[in-house]
Amino acid sequence: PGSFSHHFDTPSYKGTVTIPTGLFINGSFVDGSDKTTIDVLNPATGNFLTKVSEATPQDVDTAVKAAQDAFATTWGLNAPGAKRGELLYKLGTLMDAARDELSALEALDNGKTFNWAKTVDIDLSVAVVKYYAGWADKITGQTLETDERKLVYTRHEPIGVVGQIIPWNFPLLMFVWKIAPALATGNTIVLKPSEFTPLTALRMCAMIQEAGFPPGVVNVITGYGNTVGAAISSHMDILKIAFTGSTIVGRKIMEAAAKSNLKPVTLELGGKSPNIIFNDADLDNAVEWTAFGLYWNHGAACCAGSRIFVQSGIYDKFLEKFTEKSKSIRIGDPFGKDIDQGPMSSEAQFNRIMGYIESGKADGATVHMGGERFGTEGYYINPTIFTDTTPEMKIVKEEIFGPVGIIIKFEDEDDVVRQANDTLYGLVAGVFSQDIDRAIRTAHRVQAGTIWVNCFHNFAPNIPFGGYRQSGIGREMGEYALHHYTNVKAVHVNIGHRM
Ligand code: TXE
Repeated sequence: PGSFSHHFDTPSYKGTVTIPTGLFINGSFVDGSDKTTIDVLNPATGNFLTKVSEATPQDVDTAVKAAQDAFATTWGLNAPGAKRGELLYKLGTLMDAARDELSALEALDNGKTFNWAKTVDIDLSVAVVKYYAGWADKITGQTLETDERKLVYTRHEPIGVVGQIIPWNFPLLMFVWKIAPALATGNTIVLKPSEFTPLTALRMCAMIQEAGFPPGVVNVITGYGNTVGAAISSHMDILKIAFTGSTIVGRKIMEAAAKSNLKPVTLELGGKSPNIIFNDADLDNAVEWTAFGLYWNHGAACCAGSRIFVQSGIYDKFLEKFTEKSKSIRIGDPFGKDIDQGPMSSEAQFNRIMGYIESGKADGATVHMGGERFGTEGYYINPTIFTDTTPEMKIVKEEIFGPVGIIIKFEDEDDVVRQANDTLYGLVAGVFSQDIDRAIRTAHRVQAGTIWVNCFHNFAPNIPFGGYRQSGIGREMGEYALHHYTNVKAVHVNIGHRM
């Protein structure tokens, strides 16, 4: 199998990064069984970057076998929590030392800016790995009271081989959100990164090797969703599956799990999240957070605050300031010094977002700002704001996943709560108000897994994240995520009761 070397000579980063491009199975890099490859493109230019190995369903079988062997010998119940924690912490330390390199690869592959990659994606990724390292020797059951002739206790045992499938919008962050809790609890892994953004995952495989994880504990196979992804979700020996991606594919995964071995499924899917700004909000603060809520990661965030509800008393002022803020966003090369927004991650995403913009125009919404691509090369799109929308428009109901916001005027609290909840999703919501009663009341009435009051996109390794309704099943991060990766066993010991 080959490797990919890229020399960066940019205002943000100078250096050369080299990564392996094979499948990472049983601790080594190997070609796919068909020896075919996937082209990885640079979203800033559309140009070819490298080829990575394309896995096949047969490679999934090989990876599962390696993961089963590791589970039975060097990992699972054979690796004490302290040992698992030590290796995870080592991995976190290696990542820490490679912050710039990881940020550069992420920006190159995904199109997010180097600076955002470094300050959000990489920072949080390192913190998540170290956080779960701390949990590894604290996975405990309970002793339960029954009567004096009986001892009953529970054990939280690792499940075994788990499958994990991740998307392209936060390639490294999603990688660690998935592997860290699974490893802390003693599972072995077969993970598929997105075919669009495999580079940081491959860099991580080299670090997993270097950290000293036994072969087969983590297996990473690059490949397409309808072949490798489908083989993982329907595999009879994969005993749990975790997925982040579109709601459509989430449904397919659940179906495949149900039709094969009923493996438990956790899903982190799309959103169309409301961001509610009341008359009594601190206006400047609300404008700043709302822009971050919408435009962060060029809008390709499942938790983007894309339905922006503004109360009538401050609507005009907010729109004016928010437009000004949106116009100040600097678009360009992700490695440029003062760039806020890079390109969309792929041509497919670019076309999809432009399609939504066209549908908004055709449906009669007003393009208040933007509404067209930026430049002529790469997949850049101007920040776009729609007003005068109606609830049945596609742009109001569906996830756009780009720098496109819908601004909706509302009158009162009951009305906005009803509109905010009028969605199939329920991932996050923002509430801006200086009135603590109103803010908390609204936070409790909006149906979503995360509510940000007077802020947006705040994350921490110990705080759970996940959706209500069609935004998903289960929670990532925090202690909550650990529960998805263990089986609870109750052991009844008779200490004196004679039949
Ligand atoms: O996602 P897919 P796409 C949303 C967002 C975006 C839309 C489409 O709205 O515009 O989805 O993006 C793998 N069995 N989100 O089409 O296909 C695929 O290879 C198993 C929100 O790129 O869901 C990749 O690894 N796996 C989201 C992963 O699924 C399959 C992040 C995600 O890609 C598969 C991404 C199959 N049949 C998109 N088909 C979020 N929650 O953040 C594909 N995959």
